[in-house]
Order: sequence, then structure tokens, then C-alpha cells
Amino acid sequence: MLRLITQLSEAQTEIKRIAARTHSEQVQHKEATVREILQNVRRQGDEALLRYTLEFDQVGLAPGDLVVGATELDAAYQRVSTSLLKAIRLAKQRIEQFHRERICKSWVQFQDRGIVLGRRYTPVDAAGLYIPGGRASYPSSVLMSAIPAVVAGVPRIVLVTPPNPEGKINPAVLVAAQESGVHEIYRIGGAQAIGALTYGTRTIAPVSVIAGPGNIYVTLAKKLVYGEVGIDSLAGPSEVLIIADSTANPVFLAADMLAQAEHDSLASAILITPDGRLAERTIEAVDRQLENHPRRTLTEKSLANYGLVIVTADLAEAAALSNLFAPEHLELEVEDPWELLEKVRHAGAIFLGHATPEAVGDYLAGPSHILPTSGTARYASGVGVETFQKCSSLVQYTPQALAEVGEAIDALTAAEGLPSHGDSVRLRLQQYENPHSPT
Ligand code: HSO
Ligand code: ZN
Repeated sequence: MLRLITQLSEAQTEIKRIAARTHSEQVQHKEATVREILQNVRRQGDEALLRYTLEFDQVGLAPGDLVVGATELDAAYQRVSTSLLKAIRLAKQRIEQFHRERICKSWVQFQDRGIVLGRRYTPVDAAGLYIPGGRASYPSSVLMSAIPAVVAGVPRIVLVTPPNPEGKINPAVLVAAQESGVHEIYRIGGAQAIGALTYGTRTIAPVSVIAGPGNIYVTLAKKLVYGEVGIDSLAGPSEVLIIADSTANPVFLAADMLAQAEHDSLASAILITPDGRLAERTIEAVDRQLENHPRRTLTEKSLANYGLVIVTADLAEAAALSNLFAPEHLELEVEDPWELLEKVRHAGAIFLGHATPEAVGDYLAGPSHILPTSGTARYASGVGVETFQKCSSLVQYTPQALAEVGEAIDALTAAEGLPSHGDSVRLRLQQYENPHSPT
């Protein structure tokens, strides 16, 4: 079911098709529904949240149930194993360490004549983290979004996630949230959760930035509210592109492709290699590993629609195809990954060498696994401390420094026809020259 392509032009066409797989007409139809949900949450607040939770999640909540309270939070610890708790703590430590390095540092520069220039980074007032429910309810995604916000110094971190049919939240998600330092957790999902974080309701105060992956409704909602709040990015289904040479192990490559395909029927796994024999052996290994796979139907579907094995003339051609796709995850399973890295232009995260499966980054290496998808790695980066910080420029001039640029500003204000801009400089300079003159 995995297709083997040996022709460059066919490979290019297929890569473009897969990159555009979420830009369908169906999406436009869903946008109208999402717009209506957002409008109702804006107007009716909590009441709309409860109504949509009943309609979409089949859970009847009372207004007080939106908040996940102390009893459920404490109980969550009883429901996760010691080994999972230990793993969450190890992941937390590594992710935190990585993000501490990424803190944007404020700076000031003292120049001649008393000019001071600088940049000052401050956290946003409040961050909203969206964590999907159901099958894709991952504690790792909590760590990967909450820890950068904590490291950024955000004073209020809010997590929203939809309830399961019993009205409960995945205990591992609740434990990860507490371990990371999330301040508030609400039992609400979908586009309605994005509306609540944007406009605020009686129960949920609005936030400044919303981050985290979600389904198509959540993503459309984030797109529509952007501007009223900040967002991290518009997340599409997950992708991996692997470039391999003859030093790679086909069994590992197959496992790495399946690790992506098993996420979602829209997920994409692409292998590009100049070694035709390796390509064939990987396809065989994929078939074997799928035999007893518990998510076989879904995984096969994604491989059939969005899985590819491409044989190229050389590694340079493989890198060029990868740049065309701009993958969320790129594995360089080659003898000298650092040399090949020189040819890579776009990728959300790059995994170098044979001992670095994407899973290490999915769970605990450090960088966030919330990464640009669907070709957006051409211009965007993954979630990080900077997602939750903004920067103010700092400028200080002295009278002497101002006098020096008075003429230049005068010429520019005249050219733009903005006389008061000119006055704001001229009046000061007149006063500095003659402190006793009336202004
Ligand atoms: N590969 C997913 C993240 C994930 N994997 C979570 C396992 N759990 C998107 O980057
Ligand atoms: Zn994954």
C-alpha cells in the first residue's frame, strides 16, 4: 500500500498534493459553522459552552463543572502509574532545560551622546493552551506547550480540553498539567473553547495568546480569532520526511514511518533515498510491522493516501524534494547527517543520525513537538518561549542627540506632510537653545 516512486516529476507532483491535503473545499463549509459557534460564545458565554459540549461531546455539564477542581486534580495522581509519573518528570526536566536556553534576553546599548537603545522582552498576561481530547489526548502535548509558557514567565496559564463521554479528563493530561505549572484547567474543547479563551465568559477569563494543536474546527477557530488574540500557528496533520542512504536500517525506517502514520488518517510519512534496495526493504518491513498493529486500519489508510517512498538519483535531489515539502519533522538517516544538513532549507525539527527517531523529540528531547506543518516551515517555527513573550523597543535621546537629527526629521516630516511631528522636535530644540523663550 506504500507507493514507490522513481520518477522525479511524479515525486514533485505527489509531494505538492500531500502538502496541500488540508486545503479542501470542505474546510470552507466548516468555516461557516465555526464562525457561528464563535459568535454564540461571544454573545452567550458559559451558556453556549454548555450547549455545545452537550451537542458535540454528548456530555451534560452544569456551569460549575467547567472548572476542573482540586478533587479531580488530586485523584489524577492515583490513576497514573509510578513509571508514567517518573517519565513525565524526566520529560519536564529536559524540556525546561532546553527552553531556558531559548529565553529571549532583553538588552540595552549605551551609545555616544547619551543615546540608549534596547529591546525589552515581557511575557504575555495570560496564555491559553488547547489540548485535544479522545484518541489524541496526549500528556506530552501538555508538557510541550505549558513548559515554554512557564519558562517565559507567563503569570496565568490556562488549559482547555474536551471531556470524554463520562465527562472526565485524561488523568495523565491532568498530572502533566500540574507538573508543568498550569494554573487553571477547563473542561471544554472544540471551536467553543477557542471562543471562550478569546472573548472570555463568566467562568473563563480571556487570554492573550492561544497555543496548541487541535482538529480542523479548532484550527479554523484559531484562524478566525487571530488578531483579537495571538496564536502560535495553524496546525495541520502531522508529517515526517526521512532522507536515508545505504547506511540506514530499513526496519528502523519502517518503524519511524509507522510512528507518524499511526497518529491520524491524514498524517503523512515519506521516505526519500537514492538506494532502491533500501526502499524496497523498507516497504516490506512496513508490511510486516503492520501485521499485528493495533491501529492498523487507520495507519494503512494514512500510508495509502499520504505515504510515499521515493528513489532519487542522489542525496542532493532528496534534499531538494524535502525542501519542496518543508516537513514538520525531518530525519536524516545518513552516514554524515551534518553534511546533509547544509542542503536542508526548511523543516520544523531535524533529527540527525541513526539513533535519533522522531519519538525522542515527540516526548522528551527538549524542543517542543508543536511544530509548523503543511509546508508552513517555509516561514514559521515551532512553539517556544518566544510564543509567549513579546518585545518592546527602548529608545532614549538627550537634547544633544536630538539636536543632531533635528534637520533630518524636519525633512522627513515635510515630505510626509505631518507638521506636528516636526513641531514635536523643533519646539524642544528651540527650548533647549533658549530655555527662557516662551514655548
Ligand atoms: N508527533 C506528534 C507529537 C506526538 N507524538 C505526541 C506522540 N505524542 C506531532 O508532532
Ligand atoms: Zn508523534
